[in-house]
Amino acid sequence: MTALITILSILLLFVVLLQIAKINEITAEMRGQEETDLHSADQNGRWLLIFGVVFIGSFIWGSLYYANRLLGYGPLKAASEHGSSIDSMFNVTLIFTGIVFLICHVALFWFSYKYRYTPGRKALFLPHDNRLEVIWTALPALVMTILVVQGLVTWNKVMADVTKGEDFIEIEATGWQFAWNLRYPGHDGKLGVKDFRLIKPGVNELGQDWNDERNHDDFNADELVIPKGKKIRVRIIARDVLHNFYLPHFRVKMDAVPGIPTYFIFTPIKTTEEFRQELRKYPEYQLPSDPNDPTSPPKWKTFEYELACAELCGKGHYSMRRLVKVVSPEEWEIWNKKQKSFYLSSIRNTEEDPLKGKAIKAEAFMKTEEMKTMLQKALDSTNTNAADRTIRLDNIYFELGSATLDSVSEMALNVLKETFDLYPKLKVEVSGHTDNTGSPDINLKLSNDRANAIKNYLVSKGVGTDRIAAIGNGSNKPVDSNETEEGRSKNRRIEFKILSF
Ligand SMILES: [Cu+2]
Repeated sequence: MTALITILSILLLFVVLLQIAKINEITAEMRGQEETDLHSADQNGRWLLIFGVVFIGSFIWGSLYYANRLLGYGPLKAASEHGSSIDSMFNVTLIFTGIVFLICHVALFWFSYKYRYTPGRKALFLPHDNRLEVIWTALPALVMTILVVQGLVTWNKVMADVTKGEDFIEIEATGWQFAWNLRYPGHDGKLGVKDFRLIKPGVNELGQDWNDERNHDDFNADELVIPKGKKIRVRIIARDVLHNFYLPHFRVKMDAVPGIPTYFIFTPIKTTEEFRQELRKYPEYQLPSDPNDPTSPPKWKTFEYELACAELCGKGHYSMRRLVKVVSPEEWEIWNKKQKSFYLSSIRNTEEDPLKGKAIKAEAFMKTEEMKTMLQKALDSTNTNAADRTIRLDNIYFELGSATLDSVSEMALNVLKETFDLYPKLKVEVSGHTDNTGSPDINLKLSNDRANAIKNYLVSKGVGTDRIAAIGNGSNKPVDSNETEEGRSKNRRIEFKILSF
């Protein structure tokens, strides 16, 4: 229906124009050609002048009216350290081009009016003028030089890579149709290596090499969470077509190219909450966030920074939007610690794990963090739960079938040593347990040797020998059935029991 009305209106307009042309023709015949030309030139001149005034006026009005919606103005000031230098570069370009735009358009419309057809007036014939040629070649060249030099200076400043020893957080963003994978380095602060030949859809999307221990604590996040005031280096790459890593509020924009890693470094200077408080001052952000629901929270309250793909990479392009959250460094540390390593939660000890059954640092680190919490609970004098006084030491590893400590165990042993220092009256019992496979005598001896290996290590670090009782229980004290592999693995254990503190 709307289409039909539109077509009919266009047709009608066409007919009206045709009629006006006819009327003009008829009046021309009546008045004589000369007078009509004069009249029409006069009309054209006046209308051009009116159009010019309206056009330039609405250009200025529009710029002012919409200024608060443009990046760099009003509430949308840059939220990163380098952002303001990019904004000022755009402003300098805008000033120069704005001046030229205004001069050209004022002259264009004024001259159309002033030099409209007047009988007997002749145009000045100017075939060539060296001085003019020099002026309009030199002036733009000078302006271009200023713009290009300023651009280069800004570019070199913004794109300077991190220097050795500098404190920064490196994050990797991999784009594909249609998602971003955001990889964080985990507690070691280092991203592990990748090999495209290791990519396995649904299992190893990035092709991370699990033999590289830097990969063991890397984790993926659905949102880009970054701390305020800390330098962020984003490694940017694509897996299929061109994408573009764009954080508009931070003035960060870089192509994600398949096969060629790019990067961008920026420092966020406003947390999400601080940015919201700035938006709050503007009336347009006081409006309800949902236009259909007047009771919904105001726009400033629901504001989020965002990551977008700024490349038209396919029809699902829009779905590459991700939220970006800037938090305080303390909040970020807590968040970072809480994230689960992809390798430990999805790959560890599966068929995909080349290190199946071997002691690895990232796992020992994770379990040691858990042990710290358990120790805190066990040494809490208000805690009356007796079961909490016994801790399973899954983070102490021995070489297969022997009582030789694996070097990875040091992390946990050092925490235990510090606990003995912190609680000078602490006395414990360390007991070794095995499953029921193999000879009971050998099991008893192995469990005893392992408990003693732990005791000897701690004694060698200065813990009094009378503070640790080491016992081997063999398979005498199972905690689960020895019929299943799961049960047996629960039975093979070292227990750390707090006797007094
Ligand atoms: Cu894309």
